[in-house]
Amino acid sequence: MTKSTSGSNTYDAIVIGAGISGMYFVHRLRAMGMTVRVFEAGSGVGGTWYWNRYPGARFDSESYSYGYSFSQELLDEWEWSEHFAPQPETLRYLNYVADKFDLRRDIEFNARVKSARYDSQAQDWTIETENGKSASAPFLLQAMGCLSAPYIPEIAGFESFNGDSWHTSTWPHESVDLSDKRVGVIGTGATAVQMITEIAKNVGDLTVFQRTPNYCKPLRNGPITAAEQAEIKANYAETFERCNNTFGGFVHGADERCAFDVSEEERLAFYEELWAGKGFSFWLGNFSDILSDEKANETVGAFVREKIRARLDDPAVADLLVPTDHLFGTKRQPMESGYYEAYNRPNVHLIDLHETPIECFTEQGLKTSGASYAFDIVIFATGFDAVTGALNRVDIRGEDDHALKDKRDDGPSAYLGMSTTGFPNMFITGGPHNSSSFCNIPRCLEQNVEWITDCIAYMREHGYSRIEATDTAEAAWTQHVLESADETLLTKTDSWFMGANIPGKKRVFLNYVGGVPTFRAKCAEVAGQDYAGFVLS
Ligand code: NA7
Repeated sequence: MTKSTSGSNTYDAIVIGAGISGMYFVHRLRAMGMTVRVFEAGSGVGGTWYWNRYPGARFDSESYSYGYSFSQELLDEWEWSEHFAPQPETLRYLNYVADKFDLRRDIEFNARVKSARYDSQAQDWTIETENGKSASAPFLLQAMGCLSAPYIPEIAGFESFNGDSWHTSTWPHESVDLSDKRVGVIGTGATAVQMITEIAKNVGDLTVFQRTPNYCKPLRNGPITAAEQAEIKANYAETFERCNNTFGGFVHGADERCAFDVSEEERLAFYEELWAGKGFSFWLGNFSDILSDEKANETVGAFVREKIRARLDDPAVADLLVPTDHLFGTKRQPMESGYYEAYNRPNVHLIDLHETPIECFTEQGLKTSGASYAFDIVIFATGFDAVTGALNRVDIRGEDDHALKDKRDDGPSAYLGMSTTGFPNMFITGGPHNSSSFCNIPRCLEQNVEWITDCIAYMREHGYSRIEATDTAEAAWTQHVLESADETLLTKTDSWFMGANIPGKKRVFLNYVGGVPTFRAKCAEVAGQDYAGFVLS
Protein backbone atom coordinates (compact mmCIF):
# COMPACT_ATOMS: atom_id res chain seq x y z
CA MET A 1 0.00 0.00 0.00
CA THR A 2 1.24 3.49 -0.86
CA LYS A 3 0.69 6.46 1.42
CA SER A 4 -0.62 9.56 -0.30
CA THR A 5 1.31 12.79 -0.37
CA SER A 6 -1.69 14.86 -1.38
CA GLY A 7 -2.54 17.31 1.35
CA SER A 8 -0.86 15.26 4.07
CA ASN A 9 2.59 14.99 5.51
CA THR A 10 2.63 11.22 5.62
CA TYR A 11 4.83 9.30 3.23
CA ASP A 12 6.11 5.80 2.63
CA ALA A 13 9.65 6.94 3.36
CA ILE A 14 11.39 9.99 4.74
CA VAL A 15 14.96 10.71 3.72
CA ILE A 16 17.22 13.12 5.59
CA GLY A 17 19.72 14.76 3.27
CA ALA A 18 19.69 15.52 -0.48
CA GLY A 19 23.27 14.56 -1.26
CA ILE A 20 24.41 11.67 -3.39
CA SER A 21 22.53 8.95 -1.52
CA GLY A 22 19.44 11.04 -0.70
CA MET A 23 18.95 11.89 -4.36
CA TYR A 24 19.35 8.28 -5.42
CA PHE A 25 16.86 7.16 -2.76
CA VAL A 26 14.21 9.38 -4.36
CA HIS A 27 14.83 7.86 -7.76
CA ARG A 28 14.75 4.27 -6.50
CA LEU A 29 11.79 4.60 -4.15
CA ARG A 30 9.69 6.36 -6.77
CA ALA A 31 10.43 3.55 -9.20
CA MET A 32 9.04 1.17 -6.57
CA GLY A 33 5.81 3.20 -6.49
CA MET A 34 6.54 4.64 -3.05
CA THR A 35 5.99 8.17 -1.84
CA VAL A 36 9.07 9.83 -0.45
CA ARG A 37 9.96 13.18 1.07
CA VAL A 38 13.52 14.39 1.52
CA PHE A 39 14.37 17.01 4.13
CA GLU A 40 17.51 18.96 3.33
CA ALA A 41 19.20 21.66 5.41
CA GLY A 42 20.70 23.43 2.39
CA SER A 43 18.91 25.42 -0.28
CA GLY A 44 19.96 23.06 -3.05
CA VAL A 45 20.93 19.47 -3.79
CA GLY A 46 24.45 18.09 -3.63
CA GLY A 47 25.32 17.53 0.04
CA THR A 48 29.09 17.70 0.40
CA TRP A 49 29.36 19.50 -2.93
CA TYR A 50 26.69 21.99 -1.98
CA TRP A 51 28.40 22.92 1.28
CA ASN A 52 32.12 22.70 0.53
CA ARG A 53 32.66 25.69 -1.76
CA TYR A 54 36.09 26.68 -0.52
CA PRO A 55 38.63 27.65 -3.20
CA GLY A 56 40.41 24.60 -4.54
CA ALA A 57 37.71 22.09 -3.55
CA ARG A 58 37.78 19.22 -6.00
CA PHE A 59 37.65 15.44 -6.33
CA ASP A 60 40.48 13.26 -5.19
CA SER A 61 38.66 10.44 -7.00
CA GLU A 62 38.96 10.17 -10.77
CA SER A 63 35.88 12.05 -12.03
CA TYR A 64 34.72 9.18 -14.20
CA SER A 65 34.78 6.80 -11.23
CA TYR A 66 32.76 9.16 -9.06
CA GLY A 67 29.43 9.79 -10.82
CA TYR A 68 26.33 7.64 -10.54
CA SER A 69 26.54 4.41 -12.48
CA PHE A 70 22.85 3.51 -12.50
CA SER A 71 21.80 5.30 -15.70
CA GLN A 72 23.51 4.59 -19.02
CA GLU A 73 21.78 7.63 -20.46
CA LEU A 74 23.29 9.83 -17.77
CA LEU A 75 26.73 8.31 -18.37
CA ASP A 76 26.38 8.97 -22.09
CA GLU A 77 25.21 12.54 -21.64
CA TRP A 78 27.55 13.88 -18.99
CA GLU A 79 31.12 14.87 -19.80
CA TRP A 80 33.64 15.56 -17.06
CA SER A 81 36.10 18.24 -18.11
CA GLU A 82 39.01 17.29 -15.86
CA HIS A 83 40.39 14.05 -14.45
CA PHE A 84 39.59 15.40 -10.98
CA ALA A 85 36.66 17.78 -11.32
CA PRO A 86 36.47 20.98 -9.29
CA GLN A 87 33.56 21.53 -6.88
CA PRO A 88 31.51 23.85 -9.14
CA GLU A 89 31.48 21.20 -11.86
CA THR A 90 30.43 18.46 -9.42
CA LEU A 91 27.64 20.64 -8.08
CA ARG A 92 26.55 21.30 -11.67
CA TYR A 93 26.56 17.55 -12.27
CA LEU A 94 24.39 16.84 -9.23
CA ASN A 95 21.97 19.59 -10.25
CA TYR A 96 21.88 18.08 -13.72
CA VAL A 97 20.96 14.72 -12.18
CA ALA A 98 18.27 16.38 -10.06
CA ASP A 99 16.79 17.99 -13.18
CA LYS A 100 17.09 14.94 -15.37
CA PHE A 101 15.24 12.72 -12.90
CA ASP A 102 12.93 15.50 -11.70
CA LEU A 103 14.01 14.93 -8.11
CA ARG A 104 13.40 18.38 -6.61
CA ARG A 105 9.62 18.04 -6.34
CA ASP A 106 10.12 15.51 -3.55
CA ILE A 107 12.72 17.54 -1.67
CA GLU A 108 12.03 20.10 1.02
CA PHE A 109 14.95 22.56 1.07
CA ASN A 110 16.05 24.82 3.93
CA ALA A 111 14.64 22.22 6.28
CA ARG A 112 17.15 21.02 8.83
CA VAL A 113 15.79 18.05 10.75
CA LYS A 114 16.10 18.48 14.50
CA SER A 115 14.43 15.30 15.74
CA ALA A 116 13.19 11.90 14.61
CA ARG A 117 11.02 9.73 16.83
CA TYR A 118 9.79 6.18 16.39
CA ASP A 119 6.27 5.35 17.53
CA SER A 120 6.10 1.59 18.23
CA GLN A 121 2.30 1.53 18.23
CA ALA A 122 1.87 3.30 14.93
CA GLN A 123 5.10 1.78 13.58
CA ASP A 124 5.96 5.17 12.17
CA TRP A 125 8.84 7.59 12.30
CA THR A 126 8.06 11.28 12.76
CA ILE A 127 10.59 13.96 11.99
CA GLU A 128 10.52 17.62 12.94
CA THR A 129 12.52 20.36 11.30
CA GLU A 130 14.00 23.47 12.85
CA ASN A 131 11.55 25.57 10.85
CA GLY A 132 8.52 23.86 12.34
CA LYS A 133 7.67 21.25 9.70
CA SER A 134 6.88 17.68 10.57
CA ALA A 135 6.26 14.49 8.61
CA SER A 136 5.77 10.79 9.24
CA ALA A 137 6.62 7.58 7.43
CA PRO A 138 7.19 3.92 8.24
CA PHE A 139 10.76 4.13 6.91
CA LEU A 140 13.40 6.63 7.93
CA LEU A 141 16.47 6.81 5.70
CA GLN A 142 19.44 8.67 7.10
CA ALA A 143 21.48 10.11 4.23
CA MET A 144 23.31 12.91 6.00
CA GLY A 145 26.82 11.96 4.96
CA CYS A 146 29.88 10.96 6.92
CA LEU A 147 31.73 14.28 6.72
CA SER A 148 28.93 16.79 7.13
CA ALA A 149 29.04 17.91 10.76
CA PRO A 150 31.71 20.64 10.80
CA TYR A 151 34.05 20.74 13.77
CA ILE A 152 35.20 24.11 15.08
CA PRO A 153 37.49 23.90 18.10
CA GLU A 154 36.65 26.02 21.09
CA ILE A 155 39.15 28.84 21.24
CA ALA A 156 38.79 31.45 23.97
CA GLY A 157 37.85 34.95 22.91
CA PHE A 158 36.27 33.95 19.59
CA GLU A 159 33.39 36.43 20.07
CA SER A 160 35.83 39.30 20.51
CA PHE A 161 37.42 38.84 17.05
CA ASN A 162 36.47 41.77 14.80
CA GLY A 163 37.26 40.03 11.51
CA ASP A 164 35.32 37.40 9.57
CA SER A 165 35.55 33.73 10.29
CA TRP A 166 34.06 30.55 8.88
CA HIS A 167 34.61 26.83 8.52
CA THR A 168 35.69 25.54 5.10
CA SER A 169 32.37 23.72 4.72
CA THR A 170 30.38 26.92 5.17
CA TRP A 171 32.44 29.04 2.77
CA PRO A 172 30.22 31.93 1.59
CA HIS A 173 28.19 31.40 -1.57
CA GLU A 174 29.19 34.80 -2.95
CA SER A 175 32.77 35.25 -4.16
CA VAL A 176 35.33 36.39 -1.60
CA ASP A 177 38.21 38.62 -2.69
CA LEU A 178 41.27 37.81 -0.59
CA SER A 179 43.76 39.81 -2.63
CA ASP A 180 44.29 42.48 0.01
CA LYS A 181 43.36 40.40 3.04
CA ARG A 182 45.39 39.02 5.90
CA VAL A 183 44.14 35.47 6.27
CA GLY A 184 44.75 32.89 8.98
CA VAL A 185 44.03 29.20 8.35
CA ILE A 186 43.80 26.67 11.16
CA GLY A 187 44.42 23.08 10.05
CA THR A 188 46.46 21.26 7.41
CA GLY A 189 44.27 18.24 6.51
CA ALA A 190 43.03 17.25 3.04
CA THR A 191 40.72 20.26 2.86
CA ALA A 192 43.34 22.79 3.97
CA VAL A 193 45.86 21.38 1.50
CA GLN A 194 43.50 22.05 -1.42
CA MET A 195 42.44 25.45 -0.10
CA ILE A 196 45.84 26.82 0.93
CA THR A 197 47.28 25.97 -2.49
CA GLU A 198 44.54 27.90 -4.21
CA ILE A 199 44.27 30.97 -1.99
CA ALA A 200 48.05 31.38 -1.72
CA LYS A 201 47.98 32.39 -5.40
CA ASN A 202 45.97 35.51 -4.70
CA VAL A 203 46.02 36.50 -1.06
CA GLY A 204 47.40 39.53 0.70
CA ASP A 205 49.13 37.59 3.42
CA LEU A 206 48.49 34.03 4.60
CA THR A 207 49.44 32.42 7.90
CA VAL A 208 48.85 28.70 8.35
CA PHE A 209 48.58 27.21 11.83
CA GLN A 210 49.66 23.60 11.67
CA ARG A 211 49.40 20.92 14.31
CA THR A 212 50.26 17.83 12.26
CA PRO A 213 51.90 17.74 8.81
CA ASN A 214 50.61 15.21 6.31
CA TYR A 215 51.99 12.91 3.63
CA CYS A 216 50.54 14.72 0.60
CA LYS A 217 50.86 13.34 -2.91
CA PRO A 218 50.61 15.18 -6.23
CA LEU A 219 47.11 14.77 -7.65
CA ARG A 220 48.28 15.10 -11.27
CA ASN A 221 45.07 16.58 -12.53
CA GLY A 222 44.56 17.74 -16.10
CA PRO A 223 41.90 18.29 -18.71
CA ILE A 224 40.26 15.26 -20.25
CA THR A 225 41.08 15.21 -23.95
CA ALA A 226 38.55 14.20 -26.61
CA ALA A 227 40.31 10.86 -27.05
CA GLU A 228 40.30 10.22 -23.31
CA GLN A 229 36.63 11.20 -23.15
CA ALA A 230 35.77 8.63 -25.78
CA GLU A 231 37.75 5.98 -23.93
CA ILE A 232 36.13 6.87 -20.60
CA LYS A 233 32.67 6.59 -22.13
CA ALA A 234 33.45 3.30 -23.82
CA ASN A 235 34.82 1.81 -20.62
CA TYR A 236 32.33 2.82 -17.94
CA ALA A 237 31.17 -0.73 -17.30
CA GLU A 238 34.75 -1.94 -16.75
CA THR A 239 35.58 1.09 -14.59
CA PHE A 240 32.67 0.49 -12.23
CA GLU A 241 33.30 -3.23 -12.17
CA ARG A 242 36.91 -2.54 -11.23
CA CYS A 243 35.88 -0.13 -8.47
CA ASN A 244 33.55 -2.77 -7.02
CA ASN A 245 36.50 -5.10 -6.78
CA THR A 246 39.21 -2.90 -5.29
CA PHE A 247 39.76 -2.45 -1.59
CA GLY A 248 38.70 1.20 -1.47
CA GLY A 249 36.30 1.35 -4.41
CA PHE A 250 38.75 3.35 -6.51
CA VAL A 251 40.28 2.52 -9.86
CA HIS A 252 43.50 1.88 -7.94
CA GLY A 253 43.85 -1.60 -6.50
CA ALA A 254 46.72 -2.80 -4.31
CA ASP A 255 49.66 -4.65 -5.83
CA GLU A 256 49.64 -8.27 -4.71
CA ARG A 257 53.31 -8.20 -3.72
CA CYS A 258 54.64 -7.19 -0.33
CA ALA A 259 57.21 -4.42 -0.02
CA PHE A 260 60.08 -6.77 0.84
CA ASP A 261 59.26 -9.28 -1.91
CA VAL A 262 61.38 -7.12 -4.20
CA SER A 263 64.86 -5.59 -4.07
CA GLU A 264 65.31 -2.05 -2.78
CA GLU A 265 66.00 -0.88 -6.32
CA GLU A 266 62.78 -2.42 -7.63
CA ARG A 267 60.87 -1.06 -4.66
CA LEU A 268 62.03 2.49 -5.26
CA ALA A 269 61.35 2.20 -8.99
CA PHE A 270 57.83 1.03 -8.16
CA TYR A 271 57.33 3.95 -5.76
CA GLU A 272 58.49 6.38 -8.46
CA GLU A 273 56.03 4.84 -10.90
CA LEU A 274 53.14 5.12 -8.45
CA TRP A 275 54.19 8.64 -7.47
CA ALA A 276 53.95 9.64 -11.12
CA GLY A 277 50.46 8.20 -11.29
CA LYS A 278 47.20 10.03 -10.75
CA GLY A 279 45.14 10.35 -7.59
CA PHE A 280 45.38 7.68 -4.92
CA SER A 281 47.69 5.49 -7.00
CA PHE A 282 50.41 5.74 -4.38
CA TRP A 283 48.21 5.11 -1.32
CA LEU A 284 45.89 2.43 -2.67
CA GLY A 285 47.86 0.97 -5.57
CA ASN A 286 50.90 0.25 -3.46
CA PHE A 287 52.29 -3.03 -2.08
CA SER A 288 49.65 -5.03 -0.27
CA ASP A 289 51.30 -4.76 3.15
CA ILE A 290 52.09 -1.06 3.47
CA LEU A 291 49.05 -0.44 5.65
CA SER A 292 49.55 -3.52 7.79
CA ASP A 293 53.31 -3.94 8.23
CA GLU A 294 55.15 -1.17 9.99
CA LYS A 295 58.51 -1.90 8.35
CA ALA A 296 56.96 -1.93 4.87
CA ASN A 297 55.15 1.26 5.74
CA GLU A 298 58.37 2.96 6.78
CA THR A 299 59.90 2.42 3.32
CA VAL A 300 57.00 4.38 1.86
CA GLY A 301 57.11 7.05 4.55
CA ALA A 302 60.81 7.67 3.95
CA PHE A 303 60.22 7.99 0.20
CA VAL A 304 57.46 10.58 0.67
CA ARG A 305 59.43 12.58 3.21
CA GLU A 306 62.24 13.00 0.70
CA LYS A 307 59.81 14.08 -1.99
CA ILE A 308 58.35 16.74 0.27
CA ARG A 309 61.68 18.08 1.45
CA ALA A 310 62.94 18.48 -2.11
CA ARG A 311 60.16 20.93 -2.93
CA LEU A 312 60.75 23.43 -0.16
CA ASP A 313 63.23 26.29 -0.37
CA ASP A 314 63.65 26.77 3.37
CA PRO A 315 64.96 23.70 5.28
CA ALA A 316 63.38 25.01 8.49
CA VAL A 317 59.96 25.10 6.82
CA ALA A 318 60.66 21.66 5.37
CA ASP A 319 61.33 20.35 8.89
CA LEU A 320 57.83 21.46 9.85
CA LEU A 321 56.09 20.08 6.77
CA VAL A 322 57.71 16.66 6.77
CA PRO A 323 55.58 14.25 8.83
CA THR A 324 57.38 12.18 11.42
CA ASP A 325 54.77 11.54 14.09
CA HIS A 326 52.52 9.06 12.29
CA LEU A 327 52.74 6.29 9.74
CA PHE A 328 52.16 6.92 6.06
CA GLY A 329 48.57 6.43 4.92
CA THR A 330 47.10 5.95 8.37
CA LYS A 331 45.34 9.29 7.91
CA ARG A 332 43.42 10.05 4.75
CA GLN A 333 46.12 11.05 2.26
CA PRO A 334 45.72 14.65 1.06
CA MET A 335 46.17 15.24 -2.66
CA GLU A 336 47.95 18.37 -3.77
CA SER A 337 48.71 20.45 -6.84
CA GLY A 338 51.40 22.87 -5.70
CA TYR A 339 50.78 22.80 -1.94
CA TYR A 340 54.43 22.76 -0.91
CA GLU A 341 55.40 25.52 -3.34
CA ALA A 342 52.81 27.75 -1.63
CA TYR A 343 55.19 27.85 1.36
CA ASN A 344 58.00 29.11 -0.87
CA ARG A 345 56.04 32.33 -1.40
CA PRO A 346 57.10 35.30 0.70
CA ASN A 347 53.52 36.07 1.77
CA VAL A 348 52.80 32.58 3.15
CA HIS A 349 53.91 31.73 6.70
CA LEU A 350 53.74 28.49 8.64
CA ILE A 351 53.29 28.36 12.40
CA ASP A 352 53.98 25.17 14.32
CA LEU A 353 51.29 24.77 16.96
CA HIS A 354 53.32 22.18 18.84
CA GLU A 355 55.90 24.81 19.54
CA THR A 356 53.54 27.74 20.03
CA PRO A 357 49.94 26.62 20.69
CA ILE A 358 47.01 28.94 20.05
CA GLU A 359 45.99 30.63 23.28
CA CYS A 360 43.04 32.74 22.22
CA PHE A 361 41.38 34.99 19.70
CA THR A 362 41.92 38.70 20.17
CA GLU A 363 39.99 41.59 18.65
CA GLN A 364 42.60 41.74 15.87
CA GLY A 365 43.27 38.06 15.28
CA LEU A 366 44.92 35.14 17.03
CA LYS A 367 47.41 34.90 19.86
CA THR A 368 49.71 31.92 20.27
CA SER A 369 52.15 31.35 23.11
CA GLY A 370 54.77 32.93 20.85
CA ALA A 371 53.18 35.93 19.14
CA SER A 372 50.02 37.83 18.21
CA TYR A 373 48.74 37.85 14.63
CA ALA A 374 46.37 40.33 13.01
CA PHE A 375 43.85 38.95 10.51
CA ASP A 376 40.92 40.12 8.44
CA ILE A 377 39.69 36.53 8.10
CA VAL A 378 40.32 33.34 10.06
CA ILE A 379 39.33 30.11 8.31
CA PHE A 380 38.75 26.91 10.21
CA ALA A 381 39.95 23.96 8.11
CA THR A 382 39.53 21.85 11.21
CA GLY A 383 37.56 18.96 9.79
CA PHE A 384 34.41 17.20 10.85
CA ASP A 385 32.82 15.27 13.65
CA ALA A 386 32.97 12.41 11.19
CA VAL A 387 30.64 9.46 10.61
CA THR A 388 28.57 9.75 13.80
CA GLY A 389 28.52 13.56 14.12
CA ALA A 390 25.63 14.28 11.76
CA LEU A 391 23.51 11.53 13.33
CA ASN A 392 24.25 12.75 16.85
CA ARG A 393 23.28 16.32 16.01
CA VAL A 394 19.70 15.14 15.39
CA ASP A 395 17.70 13.94 18.40
CA ILE A 396 16.96 10.43 17.11
CA ARG A 397 14.75 8.32 19.39
CA GLY A 398 13.99 4.68 18.71
CA GLU A 399 12.06 2.09 20.70
CA ASP A 400 11.13 3.21 24.25
CA ASP A 401 12.34 6.72 23.47
CA HIS A 402 16.00 5.64 23.63
CA ALA A 403 18.37 8.16 22.07
CA LEU A 404 20.70 6.90 19.33
CA LYS A 405 23.59 8.93 20.68
CA ASP A 406 23.31 7.18 24.05
CA LYS A 407 23.18 3.73 22.54
CA ARG A 408 26.68 2.48 23.25
CA ASP A 409 29.23 3.93 25.62
CA ASP A 410 32.04 2.03 23.93
CA GLY A 411 31.39 3.39 20.44
CA PRO A 412 28.83 3.05 17.67
CA SER A 413 27.51 -0.21 16.34
CA ALA A 414 25.42 -0.85 13.26
CA TYR A 415 24.71 -4.12 11.49
CA LEU A 416 26.36 -3.88 8.07
CA GLY A 417 26.78 -0.20 8.94
CA MET A 418 23.21 0.37 7.80
CA SER A 419 20.85 -0.62 10.60
CA THR A 420 21.00 -0.63 14.38
CA THR A 421 19.00 -2.48 17.02
CA GLY A 422 16.34 -0.49 18.82
CA PHE A 423 15.74 1.65 15.73
CA PRO A 424 13.37 -0.37 13.55
CA ASN A 425 12.84 0.60 9.91
CA MET A 426 15.68 3.12 10.10
CA PHE A 427 18.51 2.69 7.61
CA ILE A 428 21.73 4.67 7.40
CA THR A 429 23.99 5.33 4.43
CA GLY A 430 27.55 6.45 5.08
CA GLY A 431 27.12 5.61 8.75
CA PRO A 432 29.42 3.93 11.24
CA HIS A 433 30.97 0.58 10.35
CA ASN A 434 29.88 0.93 6.75
CA SER A 435 32.39 0.59 3.91
CA SER A 436 31.21 3.90 2.44
CA SER A 437 33.23 6.03 4.82
CA PHE A 438 36.47 4.37 3.66
CA CYS A 439 35.62 4.30 0.00
CA ASN A 440 35.37 6.17 -3.23
CA ILE A 441 32.19 7.36 -1.56
CA PRO A 442 29.56 7.29 -4.34
CA ARG A 443 30.53 3.76 -5.31
CA CYS A 444 29.63 2.59 -1.83
CA LEU A 445 26.65 4.91 -1.41
CA GLU A 446 25.08 3.52 -4.57
CA GLN A 447 25.51 0.05 -3.12
CA ASN A 448 24.02 1.17 0.21
CA VAL A 449 20.96 2.73 -1.45
CA GLU A 450 20.39 -0.26 -3.72
CA TRP A 451 20.72 -2.71 -0.86
CA ILE A 452 18.35 -0.74 1.40
CA THR A 453 15.72 -0.19 -1.29
CA ASP A 454 15.92 -3.85 -2.34
CA CYS A 455 15.34 -4.76 1.30
CA ILE A 456 12.28 -2.50 1.47
CA ALA A 457 11.00 -4.01 -1.78
CA TYR A 458 11.46 -7.49 -0.30
CA MET A 459 9.49 -6.47 2.79
CA ARG A 460 6.63 -5.14 0.70
CA GLU A 461 6.56 -8.25 -1.46
CA HIS A 462 6.46 -10.51 1.58
CA GLY A 463 3.99 -8.45 3.61
CA TYR A 464 6.47 -7.35 6.27
CA SER A 465 6.13 -3.90 7.80
CA ARG A 466 8.91 -3.95 10.39
CA ILE A 467 12.60 -4.79 10.25
CA GLU A 468 15.19 -4.64 12.97
CA ALA A 469 18.70 -6.03 13.29
CA THR A 470 19.27 -8.64 15.99
CA ASP A 471 21.68 -8.00 18.85
CA THR A 472 23.67 -11.08 17.87
CA ALA A 473 24.13 -10.06 14.25
CA GLU A 474 25.05 -6.52 15.21
CA ALA A 475 27.57 -7.68 17.82
CA ALA A 476 29.18 -10.08 15.35
CA TRP A 477 29.45 -7.34 12.71
CA THR A 478 30.93 -4.91 15.23
CA GLN A 479 33.51 -7.49 16.22
CA HIS A 480 34.38 -8.17 12.57
CA VAL A 481 34.69 -4.41 11.89
CA LEU A 482 37.01 -3.84 14.83
CA GLU A 483 39.09 -6.94 14.10
CA SER A 484 39.52 -5.88 10.46
CA ALA A 485 40.68 -2.46 11.62
CA ASP A 486 43.12 -4.00 14.09
CA GLU A 487 44.76 -5.89 11.22
CA THR A 488 45.77 -2.52 9.78
CA LEU A 489 48.01 0.27 11.04
CA LEU A 490 45.13 2.75 10.88
CA THR A 491 44.20 2.26 14.51
CA LYS A 492 47.67 3.40 15.62
CA THR A 493 47.11 6.98 14.47
CA ASP A 494 44.78 9.64 15.84
CA SER A 495 42.50 10.65 12.96
CA TRP A 496 38.85 11.12 12.14
CA PHE A 497 38.77 7.41 11.23
CA MET A 498 39.23 6.81 14.96
CA GLY A 499 37.02 9.67 16.17
CA ALA A 500 40.23 10.98 17.71
CA ASN A 501 40.00 14.44 16.11
CA ILE A 502 37.14 15.46 18.39
CA PRO A 503 37.94 16.19 22.05
CA GLY A 504 36.01 13.83 24.31
CA LYS A 505 34.82 11.53 21.49
CA LYS A 506 35.34 7.84 22.18
CA ARG A 507 38.50 6.63 20.40
CA VAL A 508 37.20 3.72 18.36
CA PHE A 509 37.34 2.78 14.69
CA LEU A 510 34.35 4.32 12.90
CA ASN A 511 34.68 3.00 9.35
CA TYR A 512 34.96 -0.44 7.79
CA VAL A 513 38.27 -1.56 6.32
CA GLY A 514 37.55 -5.17 5.46
CA GLY A 515 37.48 -3.91 1.87
CA VAL A 516 34.70 -3.01 -0.54
CA PRO A 517 34.48 -6.49 -2.16
CA THR A 518 34.09 -8.17 1.25
CA PHE A 519 31.47 -5.63 2.28
CA ARG A 520 29.50 -6.09 -0.92
CA ALA A 521 29.70 -9.88 -0.64
CA LYS A 522 28.51 -9.84 2.97
CA CYS A 523 25.58 -7.58 2.12
CA ALA A 524 24.62 -9.79 -0.82
CA GLU A 525 24.87 -12.90 1.36
CA VAL A 526 22.58 -11.40 4.02
CA ALA A 527 20.01 -10.40 1.39
CA GLY A 528 20.28 -13.82 -0.28
CA GLN A 529 19.51 -15.49 3.05
CA ASP A 530 16.23 -13.57 3.39
CA TYR A 531 17.93 -10.86 5.41
CA ALA A 532 19.69 -13.06 7.90
CA GLY A 533 20.49 -11.20 11.11
CA PHE A 534 17.30 -9.17 10.92
CA VAL A 535 13.90 -9.83 12.47
CA LEU A 536 11.15 -9.15 9.97
CA SER A 537 7.52 -9.01 11.06
P1 NA7 B 1 40.87 16.68 8.82
O1 NA7 B 1 41.54 15.73 7.93
O2 NA7 B 1 40.23 16.15 10.06
O3 NA7 B 1 41.90 17.83 9.16
C1 NA7 B 1 41.61 18.79 10.13
C2 NA7 B 1 42.82 19.63 10.36
O4 NA7 B 1 42.53 20.56 11.40
C3 NA7 B 1 44.03 18.82 10.83
O5 NA7 B 1 45.17 19.40 10.31
C4 NA7 B 1 43.96 18.99 12.33
O6 NA7 B 1 45.19 18.81 12.98
C5 NA7 B 1 43.51 20.42 12.44
N1 NA7 B 1 42.91 20.72 13.72
C6 NA7 B 1 41.81 20.17 14.27
N2 NA7 B 1 41.56 20.72 15.46
C7 NA7 B 1 42.52 21.63 15.68
C8 NA7 B 1 42.82 22.50 16.73
N3 NA7 B 1 42.06 22.54 17.83
N4 NA7 B 1 43.89 23.31 16.62
C9 NA7 B 1 44.66 23.25 15.52
N5 NA7 B 1 44.45 22.45 14.48
C10 NA7 B 1 43.39 21.64 14.56
O7 NA7 B 1 39.70 17.45 8.05
P2 NA7 B 1 39.64 17.89 6.53
O8 NA7 B 1 38.44 18.76 6.39
O9 NA7 B 1 40.93 18.40 6.07
O10 NA7 B 1 39.38 16.55 5.78
C11 NA7 B 1 38.31 15.71 6.16
C12 NA7 B 1 37.95 14.80 5.04
O11 NA7 B 1 37.23 15.54 4.06
C13 NA7 B 1 39.10 14.22 4.31
O12 NA7 B 1 39.55 13.06 4.92
C14 NA7 B 1 38.52 13.97 2.95
O13 NA7 B 1 37.87 12.73 2.92
C15 NA7 B 1 37.55 15.07 2.76
P3 NA7 B 1 45.59 17.32 13.53
O14 NA7 B 1 45.91 16.53 12.31
O15 NA7 B 1 44.35 16.80 14.23
O16 NA7 B 1 46.70 17.54 14.42
